[in-house]
Amino acid sequence: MQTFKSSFKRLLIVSYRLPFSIQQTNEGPELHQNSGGLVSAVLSMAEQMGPTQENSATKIHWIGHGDTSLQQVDAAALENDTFVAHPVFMDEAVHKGFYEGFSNDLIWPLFHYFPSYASFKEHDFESYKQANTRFLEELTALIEPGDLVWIHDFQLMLLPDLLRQAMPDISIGYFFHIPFPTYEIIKLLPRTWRQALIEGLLGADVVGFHTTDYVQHFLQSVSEVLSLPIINQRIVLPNRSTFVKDFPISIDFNKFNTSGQDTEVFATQQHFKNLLRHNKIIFSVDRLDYTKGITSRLLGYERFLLQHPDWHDKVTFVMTVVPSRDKIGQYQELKREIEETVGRINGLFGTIGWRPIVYSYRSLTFTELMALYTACDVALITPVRDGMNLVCKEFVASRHDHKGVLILSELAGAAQELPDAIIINPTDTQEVADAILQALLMPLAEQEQRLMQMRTHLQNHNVFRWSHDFLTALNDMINNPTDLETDLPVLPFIATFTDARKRLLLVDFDGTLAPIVNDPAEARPSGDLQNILINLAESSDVVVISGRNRSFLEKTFTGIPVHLVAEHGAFLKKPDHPWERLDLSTDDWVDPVRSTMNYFVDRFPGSFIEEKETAIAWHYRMVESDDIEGQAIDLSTQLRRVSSSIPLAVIQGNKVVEVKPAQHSKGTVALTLVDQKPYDFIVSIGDDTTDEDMFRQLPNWAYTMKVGPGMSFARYRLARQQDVETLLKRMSEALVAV
Ligand code: GDG
Repeated sequence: MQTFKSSFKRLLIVSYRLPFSIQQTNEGPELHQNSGGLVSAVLSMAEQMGPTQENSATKIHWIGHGDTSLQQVDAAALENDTFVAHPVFMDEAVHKGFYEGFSNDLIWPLFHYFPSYASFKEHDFESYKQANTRFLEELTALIEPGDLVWIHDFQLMLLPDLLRQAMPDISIGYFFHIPFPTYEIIKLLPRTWRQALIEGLLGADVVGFHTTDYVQHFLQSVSEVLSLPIINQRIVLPNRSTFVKDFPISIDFNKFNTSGQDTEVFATQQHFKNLLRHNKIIFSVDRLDYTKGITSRLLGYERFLLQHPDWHDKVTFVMTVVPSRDKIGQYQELKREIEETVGRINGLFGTIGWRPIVYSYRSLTFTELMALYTACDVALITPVRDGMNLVCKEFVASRHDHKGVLILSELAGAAQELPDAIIINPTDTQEVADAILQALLMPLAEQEQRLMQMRTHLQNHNVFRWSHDFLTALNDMINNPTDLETDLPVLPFIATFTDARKRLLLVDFDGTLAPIVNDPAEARPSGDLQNILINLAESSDVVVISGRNRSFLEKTFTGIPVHLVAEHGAFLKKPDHPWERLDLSTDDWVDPVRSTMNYFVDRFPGSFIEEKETAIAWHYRMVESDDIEGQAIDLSTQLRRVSSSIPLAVIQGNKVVEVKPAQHSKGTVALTLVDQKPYDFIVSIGDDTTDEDMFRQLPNWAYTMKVGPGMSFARYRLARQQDVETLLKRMSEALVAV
């Protein structure tokens, strides 16, 4: 694995759980780190960050919830050669609402697609906010400039933004370990909660998920909830952006590969095989959880036994369920259901000498786990939803003998990486039963071939690569800030622009050349931008193409030699020429449209009508009503029903509903202009729905650019109004340099 010099000084990890235990030794209590994958990954990450003079002696700080037992422990015992543990203590009631309530009773079931198990309690959300704030307090007391903070999982979704607000310049990474569900699920959360959770995550520089599906789901929620522009998986905020990517977590492949060959593991494995009378072994191990599909798995095995009596007495299913959250009613109910089903199946098929299922409700030692991974013939992993699932990866890595078959649910994140497993849907009982038969009968050569593929993948995509990729993305994000947020290939674009002989620039006004402001009369391009337009107009035809009326545009662009198009193409003024009227339609539609709009003006104080020469518009930017967008849709529908002798266009723009004759549009005027000269370069930029007419009608080689979020016919996107200015500036500078 490559290493690189990162720009960070110290590594601060934040997760709900602290991966440490305090062990009593002759010298007193000592801090011991657990041997989980995350700890190994973090250690390797710390190695990748150094060695530098400064940080070779620097320890990794880990911030996590501290239970009451840690309150008595001396600070010196919370530190070893590598780590310093920082327990976060909080009021017991706050902890209950935060952890058992909001995290485990709401986010966990909801994000695993169990909405009926989700409990929406306002005081739990309050506790969640308070607990995240407690973590923030611990962090801010600790952080130094140059530190990197890596936050983990669904218990701490508010923390990245809390930290960003407190320390704007700090580098923050965030990794989400469970699935991020589709927006239809997110929509079940109260509006303010979903907004707080998503804004919370956007405080990070990089947000990581296990799969591309989760990334897409998250981006969709960001669009729906916050309407922010997204450029190449970067969510663009006013002053910075957040990069979102899939980083599939993995395991320490070598550890499982070599432990599989350990002598103690081998002895335990032989012992288990003898106890099971050398039957074929099917194995599973999971925490007690309704997401793990334990009951569906049992039903599949039952169907298999029912349909294949020839396998009775020749196969044993060793099913270990690890105790978890069993004080909660739902989990107790699940345990009862599992134990009933196991009892029923064993009762139905078992004999004096054969138990079809060897069930245990306890955790295994690492040696026992390894012995079962290497002893079994089939690993049966059937979650109904799992962020990733590491058990299946550990099984594959343990099989240095290239024997054994993995049956894996398509609903585990890991299924996307392991297509050589037998992939099943756990709710399809027959498919599970068939897969068990297929696995038991699979020829050794096929087992070997499938395992080889999966092992090669995991060898190359281990947990160290995961942390390395995450750190690289974070490093890139922080070291390469950009002042131009666009998916346009800027350098080739500029080269085409400067090489061209006849250039046409069609640029919208509000939200494109000028920022959107509350009072439309106050909208202006910045002083810099006015000079840029003057420069560009020397060698290009620059057209400001707007819905504004003639007098506003003429006043705003006095002294700037650009073409002006007013009222969406109704009027055109070339530099040093009088206005031409392009719209020749009748106006018998104005009175009925005005009276329909007047009714909305009366109902929504702050809204007003703007009458232009060829159009009439209802503006509602200043209206304070949660449902105003729905009302605007209502008005549009009513306006479409107004009878008129000519076809009308009803346009829903940015906080405005406008009616105008359909005969002219920004598209028709753009085409008229395009036909007047042999242009070999055309760029069209706009943020509003009316600009779509331009984007749609221009030749397909033209550069069309949508400003801001939302669907568009444009080929490219500029994230913010300020990016228009930056791009035009670069174009103007490039012309000077030619
Ligand atoms: C969350 C997400 C995602 C289990 N039983 C024993 C034991 N284990 C170890 C396994 C494995 C780990 O626990 C379980 O990891 P999973 O990934 O399967 O599941 P979650 O705990 O739900 O983890 C999950 C993960 O985060 C990482 O991002 O994959 O989707 O839900 O390492 O080996 N270890 C021992 N005895 C046991 O009885 N020694």
